[in-house]
Amino acid sequence: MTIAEPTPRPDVTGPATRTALRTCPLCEAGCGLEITLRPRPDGSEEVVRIRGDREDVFSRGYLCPKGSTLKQLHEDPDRLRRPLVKRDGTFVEVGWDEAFAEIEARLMPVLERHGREACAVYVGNPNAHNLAGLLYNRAVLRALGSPNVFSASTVDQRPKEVAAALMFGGGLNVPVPDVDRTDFLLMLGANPFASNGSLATAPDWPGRLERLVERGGTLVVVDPRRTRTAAMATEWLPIRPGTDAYLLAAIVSVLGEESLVDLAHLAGLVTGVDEVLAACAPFTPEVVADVCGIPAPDIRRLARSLAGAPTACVYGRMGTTTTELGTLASWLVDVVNVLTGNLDRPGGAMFPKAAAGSSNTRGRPRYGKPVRLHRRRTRVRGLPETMGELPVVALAEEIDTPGEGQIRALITIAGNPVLSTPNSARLDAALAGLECMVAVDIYVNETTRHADVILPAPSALQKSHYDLALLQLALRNVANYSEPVLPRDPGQPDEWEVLARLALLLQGMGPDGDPAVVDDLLVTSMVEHAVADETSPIHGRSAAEVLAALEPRRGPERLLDLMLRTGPYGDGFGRDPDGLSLDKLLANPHGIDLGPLAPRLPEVLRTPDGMIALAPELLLADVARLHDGLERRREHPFVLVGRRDLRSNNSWMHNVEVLVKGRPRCTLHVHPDDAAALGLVDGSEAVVRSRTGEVRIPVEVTDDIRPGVVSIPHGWGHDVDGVRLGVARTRPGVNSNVLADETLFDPISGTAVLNGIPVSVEPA
Ligand SMILES: Nc1nc2c(c(=O)[nH]1)N[C@H]1C(S)=C(S)[C@@H](COP(=O)(O)OP(=O)(O)OC[C@H]3O[C@@H](n4cnc5c(=O)[nH]c(N)nc54)[C@H](O)[C@@H]3O)O[C@H]1N2
Ligand SMILES: Nc1nc2c(c(=O)[nH]1)N[C@H]1C(S)=C(S)[C@@H](COP(=O)(O)OP(=O)(O)OC[C@H]3O[C@@H](n4cnc5c(=O)[nH]c(N)nc54)[C@H](O)[C@@H]3O)O[C@H]1N2
Ligand code: SF4
Ligand SMILES: [Mo]
Repeated sequence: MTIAEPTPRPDVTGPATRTALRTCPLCEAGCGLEITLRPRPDGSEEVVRIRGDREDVFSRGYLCPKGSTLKQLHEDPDRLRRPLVKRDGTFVEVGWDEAFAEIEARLMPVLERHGREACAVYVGNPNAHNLAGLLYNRAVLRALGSPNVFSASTVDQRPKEVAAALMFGGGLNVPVPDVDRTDFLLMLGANPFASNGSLATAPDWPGRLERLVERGGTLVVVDPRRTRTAAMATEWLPIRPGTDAYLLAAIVSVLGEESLVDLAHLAGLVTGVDEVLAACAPFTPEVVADVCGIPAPDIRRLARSLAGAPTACVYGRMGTTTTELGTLASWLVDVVNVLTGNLDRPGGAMFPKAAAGSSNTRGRPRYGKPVRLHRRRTRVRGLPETMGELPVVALAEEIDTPGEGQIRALITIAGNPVLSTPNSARLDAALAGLECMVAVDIYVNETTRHADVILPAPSALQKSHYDLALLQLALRNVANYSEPVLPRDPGQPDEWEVLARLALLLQGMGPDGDPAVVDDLLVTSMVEHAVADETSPIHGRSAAEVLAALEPRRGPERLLDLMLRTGPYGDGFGRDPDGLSLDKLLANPHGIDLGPLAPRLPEVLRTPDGMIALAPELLLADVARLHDGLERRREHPFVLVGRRDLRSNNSWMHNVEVLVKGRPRCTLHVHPDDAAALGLVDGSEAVVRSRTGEVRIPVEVTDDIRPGVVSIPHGWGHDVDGVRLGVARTRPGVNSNVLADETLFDPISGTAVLNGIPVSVEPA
């Protein structure tokens, strides 16, 4: 392994430096980076500076403290450069052929003995920011042929996808808040000052919100914590965790009761208006005020302001999705957007039109097949499938419960479920009992320490980039492609090649498969599909001619070029010579601006009747749980919520010294009244317990949190044996997901409760 040299003083003015441009892959904001490189005596190059690309068409120079750490991540001596194989309990570095041979020898016998379902896959968050994962993971999943597919989506946004699929006909048919043009933004359970936005891609969320308030607009933030976002907002409503669905239902009830419903341009495009109004009518502000902890007059005023504003939009994120009522809340967000006539108009909630990869620009406009959910259930608890995946709250029990269909092997691709998913201690123990585990990852961390084989991916600077997924959710239509900034280490395959070779192995083709086989199959099937599709711009063309036109590219670049050229702005392989292609993106390294969001109804829909379904049966039926909740209110002395920090990124960036130095960030936030009652003082230690476990954690007393609510950030707890994270180990923090309870989840989406976990707190 190479050891990072101490960084010399940057001398970026010398003639030998070079500048490269790259989109930051670390969060959903997608900032453009300007990277200065300088040659080393050995002919290689080193990064001397990373700053915001002022000419980037979307980010205009903005970046956050994480963006510039692509250099530290690249140079991190703990980042894996060569595959690791576990022998007699310890990892040894091996060559790539040997690593794949070990997987063949250890994993395939498990599949032969117990069948394909004996191997599960867990797909983690960085895949959403990664061309290789987005394009080649499905080859791995298809080759494995196991129903046991899990991902970070069921500790995240799955409720929103389910709601969008039922209402608009696509899991990513998610309307985004038109922050730059709105007069009134109601934001629930999101903190873009720390997260930089989610399911709503835009660099510089803080600046956008500041400009909203400066131009006289209104920002109302609903959050049990006074986050930085809440602090700069026009109004902060400190809600009781887990109750957003009640608040939104009450807003709907006021719209109905006070005749404030105005579908405007949406009239004739919506079914189910009366059903939704009837379903929400009982949840008046007066009925829900106590449940939500928000006074009824405030809720009424909020509903009236939303209805009365020239333009308005409602936006909900993690605080709304990761609760027992996650799908109901996600649904009601867009119900309010529709009932106030704010869906699909500037300043409201709008549908982006991405340049590539979006299912709402393919196939027959407006119409689509019915969404099928809950097609199968997990073995042990019968938890429902959504979007082809099973809830990750079921992963541990599916591994540790003996019987027919038990999971005995696991493949993780860019995921750290031991720190990210509920009842971590149980999952950690379950992973230790697996017969075989394979990880595609860049670190030996809390999860991958259990692997038999780890296959490393190149660093972000060594990979190309295009935000195929996140640009489908962008607040402005843009497209930008980045070439790799640095070459790969000798012998290191690209990440897509690792995944393709793994797919061939799982297919039964042996450990030495040629990734090109998978790549050729993938592109050929995509081209054949397109030329046969009446709605494709290349319908009726010869597949061979199209494939020839994609030469000589290979890998993600060939697939991306195909998607761009057959996409809504594409050149259609000659049909529109000014249209988009990968060549065109390469010629515009600061990105191409495709304009502000524009109305897209009804063509954006993919519903069976071509209408917005405001009252999907599944969700209407689930309103029964809202009634139950009113009758059987559970009062807990304390509930735990999460929090994000600008200098952290889920579980995997705590090995970057510049980000973790300074005051500890993994602390327990407690309100002063609660602290006094509990006998806790600032800087003391508390023990926090839940049904599943306990942690000891330093206390931070702050009135930026609702009484009765405590907060711990997730992604910490790096002091376990076998982890190779030299910096993170020195500031380990505690794993908050030891406290998250796998029996608490949203039954519609299978998504975990990460916010509003019942806990007890006492001095250590
Ligand atoms: N309590 C609580 N829990 C939460 C949340 C919360 O708010 N509260 N948030 C949830 C959310 S929103 C999410 S998305 C999940 C995230 O859950 P995960 O996806 O399971 O966790 P990450 O921390 O993103 O881990 C990413 C893994 O990918 C590896 N990695 C990084 N870059 C690459 C790469 O380029 N290639 C490969 N192959 N590997 C790479 C890292 O080393 C790490 O092992 O956590 C969830 N868990
Ligand atoms: N710096 C940084 N940026 C990130 C990440 C990171 O870890 N660090 N992670 C990335 C990922 S994977 C994601 S998914 C996004 C998430 O992006 P966001 O959803 O914006 O992130 P959070 O900070 O988790 O915001 C959730 C907020 O909900 C509040 N909350 C808790 N319970 C409730 C409730 O019941 N109701 C309401 N209304 N609010 C509640 C919390 O106090 C918190 O402020 O961020 C992304 N960006
Ligand atoms: S906000 Fe920070 S981490 Fe996110 S894309 Fe921009 S620079 Fe990267
Ligand atoms: Mo996430």
